[in-house]
Amino acid sequence: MRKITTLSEGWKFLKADVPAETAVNWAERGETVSLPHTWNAVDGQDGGNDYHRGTCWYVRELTAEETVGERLFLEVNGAAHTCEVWLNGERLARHEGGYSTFRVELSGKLAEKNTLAVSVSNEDSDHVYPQKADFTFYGGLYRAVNLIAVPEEHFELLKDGTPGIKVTPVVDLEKKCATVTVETWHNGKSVEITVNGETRTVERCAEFIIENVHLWDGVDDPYLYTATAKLASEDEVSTRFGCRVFACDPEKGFFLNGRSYPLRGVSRHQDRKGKGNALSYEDHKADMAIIRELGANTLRLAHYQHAQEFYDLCDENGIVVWAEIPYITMHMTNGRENTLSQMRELITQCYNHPCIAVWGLSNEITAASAVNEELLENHRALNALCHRMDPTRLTTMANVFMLEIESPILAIPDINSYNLYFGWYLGELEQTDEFFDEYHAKYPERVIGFSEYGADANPAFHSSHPEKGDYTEEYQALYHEHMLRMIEARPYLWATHVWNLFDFAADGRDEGGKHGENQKGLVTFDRSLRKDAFYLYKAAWNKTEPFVHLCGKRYENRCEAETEIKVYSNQNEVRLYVDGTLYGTQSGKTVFRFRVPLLGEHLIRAEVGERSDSMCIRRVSEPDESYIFNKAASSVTNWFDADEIDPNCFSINDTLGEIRANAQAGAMIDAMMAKGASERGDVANAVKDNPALQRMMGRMKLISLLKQGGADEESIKQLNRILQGIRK
Ligand code: GCB
Repeated sequence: MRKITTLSEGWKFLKADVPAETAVNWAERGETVSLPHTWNAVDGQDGGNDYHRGTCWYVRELTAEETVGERLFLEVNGAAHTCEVWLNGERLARHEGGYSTFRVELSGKLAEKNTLAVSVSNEDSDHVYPQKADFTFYGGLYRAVNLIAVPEEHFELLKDGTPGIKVTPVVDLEKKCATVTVETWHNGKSVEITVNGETRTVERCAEFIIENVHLWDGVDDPYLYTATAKLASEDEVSTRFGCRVFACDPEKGFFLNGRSYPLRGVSRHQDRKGKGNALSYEDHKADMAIIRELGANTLRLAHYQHAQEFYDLCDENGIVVWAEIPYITMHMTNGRENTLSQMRELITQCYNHPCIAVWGLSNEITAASAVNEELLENHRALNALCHRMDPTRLTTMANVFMLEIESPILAIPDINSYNLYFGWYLGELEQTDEFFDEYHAKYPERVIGFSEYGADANPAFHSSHPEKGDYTEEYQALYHEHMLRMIEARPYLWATHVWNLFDFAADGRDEGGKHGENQKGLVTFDRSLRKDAFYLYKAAWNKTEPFVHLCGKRYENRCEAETEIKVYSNQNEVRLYVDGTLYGTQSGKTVFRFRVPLLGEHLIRAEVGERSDSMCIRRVSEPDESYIFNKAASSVTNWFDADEIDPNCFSINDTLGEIRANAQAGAMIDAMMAKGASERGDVANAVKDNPALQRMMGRMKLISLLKQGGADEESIKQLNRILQGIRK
């Protein structure tokens, strides 16, 4: 029998980088905290990049009752990002990596009175990932800390935080049976292993055949088996597992248990407004309920190892998972070993979860690092490690848009993926379509997916002419409508993941009317509000019951004489009522658009079958200023939308590529850019040395490039006047 005691209460917290002895002496003066805990719950979410990054201490006395047991281990499930464990003045362990479990043996070191002092640091480091990324690096003991008391004869606890039991089910779909190999690690002579009612006594490893196997079949039927292992000492471990077959085809995309099963879903970060990353099981469950409501069948658990409870929820809910380590943005010469140890821990600790389909090697690693031999070697080493530890799963990477599709790094993982933000950070929406078409045509034998895409939206901001960069709920919805169509037309994409299901803390950000948040979520950071784009995906993915959603509920005050009413539904016919009278009926799929005259205040109701959704909107004479984020930019927007532009001549609405193709217009633009380049050397050189970026810029409208470069309205107008003087 093992005894697990969760140490939630009774901790003293010291926000001070002091020696261990001082921490213990000062402990009484510290703040009393309970775990899970992060010291950045407030300052990591308020913007300005000034959240506390340093070393802090957690000190606690262990009671006599807590330390009972032949062998005693401390289990730390999440200490971000490095951690040292001290017992009675002696340093017992150091762990580097903020997202995985590690254990330390305390037995042999125990005394009459036992003081545990744990230091945790989220300081900068030259070798522990992550160091550069778009999310807050919360510090703290933010997951459970447990004492595990086991008999002398027990299952292994130390090596890479192993659960001591590893289950590999191999399914024969034709014979409807599974061969299940169960391996265990322990210091006993033999072990009793039970699977599906059959018990075998073996030294370490046993094989079982399950006939008429009940498959783990995604969201529809995520059936789980349990494997249990027991030693003579009664120490026992168990794990659930699932029998399923994952496969990827470059032309047909993802397959689950032999049938086409396009992975369509979202990414998730592990934090929440007001709490940081110190989440409770209830928080995890609430997130999963939202994922099920959305109808997603896959999750990318970015950008690091998530809580075991969350992978458990994915197992139980049939969600196919992409799991990854925080090897992100920037390669560090000294960080090679850390990437390997974080991957070793991820695979050791998560191997048994049937939900996990792929191991992600890195994310946008070439964003701030060159593709050189050192980077390639690190990826090859990671890839080989994954295959050695787990021959049953595929490896992948999330690549940044500017990585050349010819890059040798793309040949390393089993399958590929790109993060693309055309239509948000740069370029036009359609460039996404072109990108995948080109990639797929050039590498028809490679499996390609869409690992990130999204647009920020603050649900306070609205527009009837939504456009890139305006942070409106309407632009986000339009952006995703395009992406949804793009994805539906490309069944070869093995997985697609919206970035992100939830707004999350990125303390370095201060934009879109909020501090410290990345607002690409379909749902707000506090989970209280689902943005319109959430319902677009719900309409496309959730087939469980008829559903209808009216967009623009928060966009109450509108200026125009005729307004667009947009409805999302998973049904094929929508009826629209204005002020109680049937206004129109429309057949279609997912998105339904109506033009409705605005006279005064109107009650709008959309109906499908028995379901309905309503809202109130009104006509106002002046634009409601509270809906506009960037007032300066929006005046430029309105101006360049104007129809006074002669389409027979060049204008800022043409792409850079089109303009360059004309000798006169091209020379003019090149001269202008050369001038800009001498003023902003770094950026210009980055563009010059990156043909992929050049190609992408070629496809961007000049106006987008100018706005992104921060050009003022007057210079944009002047340039447009010159271009309008050149005939096409
Ligand atoms: C990315 C990163 C992700 C960011 C996202 C963004 O490509 O992988 O961590 O949060 O872009 O919103 O910029």
